[in-house]
Amino acid sequence: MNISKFLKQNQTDISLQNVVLSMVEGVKQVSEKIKSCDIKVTTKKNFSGDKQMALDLVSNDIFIDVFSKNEQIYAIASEEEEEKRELNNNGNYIIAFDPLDGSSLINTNLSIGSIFGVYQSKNFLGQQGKNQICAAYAVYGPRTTFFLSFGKGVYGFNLEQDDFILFYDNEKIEKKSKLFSPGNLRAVNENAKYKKLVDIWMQEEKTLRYSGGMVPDINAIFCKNNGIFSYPAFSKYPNGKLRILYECAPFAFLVEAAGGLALDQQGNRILDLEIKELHQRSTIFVGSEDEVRRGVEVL
Ligand code: FBP
Repeated sequence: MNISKFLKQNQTDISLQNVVLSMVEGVKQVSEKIKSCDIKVTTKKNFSGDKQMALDLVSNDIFIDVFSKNEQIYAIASEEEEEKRELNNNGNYIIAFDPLDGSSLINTNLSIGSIFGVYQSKNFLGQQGKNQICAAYAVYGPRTTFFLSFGKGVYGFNLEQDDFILFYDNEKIEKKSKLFSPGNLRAVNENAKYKKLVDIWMQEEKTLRYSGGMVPDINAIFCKNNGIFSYPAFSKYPNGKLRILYECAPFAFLVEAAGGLALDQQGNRILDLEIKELHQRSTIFVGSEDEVRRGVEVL
């Protein structure tokens, strides 16, 4: 089944169907650009001081262009930009997105991705991730895939020629985990509890699956139906590195829709965290429920 047919069968709100089709159009264009685009670092830095790759900027422009053409989209907030942008006065939806997550992996040719969280609102500030009505992500790897949820169930599509075809049909994330994906492993030098947790995972002979990109690492959890991805605090990132609005909340929404769980290091549900600043960061433990609970307990 292709994505248009899937949306007709699974989403009664036609304007929300069109919002998803806009994302999909942007994903196709980014997927094409990756094959030929300049993979160098630009001389530009974003307002957080991160070096921007040419592909970060191209991907950002692609999504802004497709979202601007959709009258249903009132505003967007991009991880690459400091402020939100208002696009269409009459729109009912706002989209927070990371146009290209995993920039540091671009020149290594490892998988990278895009992440989206959609709210039916005019404001990002004051939101909680649980208010999202849809979240999605794309993986640009040997294949381009697109995973989507409206809150119940998660569905994955493969880009085949010019269309996205359903291949992951509402499978679940099991409570127990055989895989582990320990982000920010440097934190074991400062945090003996994180070291203890990683030691437990190794003693239990879990399988390490870590690429350095949140998108492919969490995607593996959906594709294998189990796993944990962690990104705890560290002196350089006292509140964690990953952004709530652009990274943590969309993945928390998707993972919980598949029966998993997402907590921060203090044990708060990521979907309950209030967005007070667009670029607010959080720690995250996400994936198989039992493993996430144990991770936070050990920390
Ligand atoms: P960017 O927003 O700069 O792309 O960083 C996000 C990210 O690449 C995540 O995908 C990944 O989990 C994390 O940073 C890895 O960061 P580090 O290697 O610094 O621990």
